[in-house]
Amino acid sequence: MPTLSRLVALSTVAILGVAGQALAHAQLTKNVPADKATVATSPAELDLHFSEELDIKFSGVKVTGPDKAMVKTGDAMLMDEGKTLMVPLPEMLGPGAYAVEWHVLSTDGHKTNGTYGFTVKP
Ligand SMILES: [Cu+2]
Repeated sequence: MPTLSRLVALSTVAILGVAGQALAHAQLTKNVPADKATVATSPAELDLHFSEELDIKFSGVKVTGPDKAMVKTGDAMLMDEGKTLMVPLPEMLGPGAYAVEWHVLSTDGHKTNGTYGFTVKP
């Protein structure tokens, strides 16, 4: 027969277990260009490094430039044992502010998303 304190302890473990899984979702750990970075030349690609392995079919980015114009991106590829999403930028980026909206599905079946931005120097 479990005591009340034992039940409390067990449910605490259960809650911590769920929180631990939440932390295990793919988090963006590093990106190039970095968030709020100013780059002198147009980057040839975007690199997004994640904490978990990704499923390429459900992972991608949307890039918008000055005046919210869509930026053409090449086919995204996975590198670094599936943890890095590499997105080619086939066209030169003109000076201005760019926003990168990313969404990924990690191989544990969880989705995460976020936004960051960088600036190409005039
Ligand atoms: Cu997860």
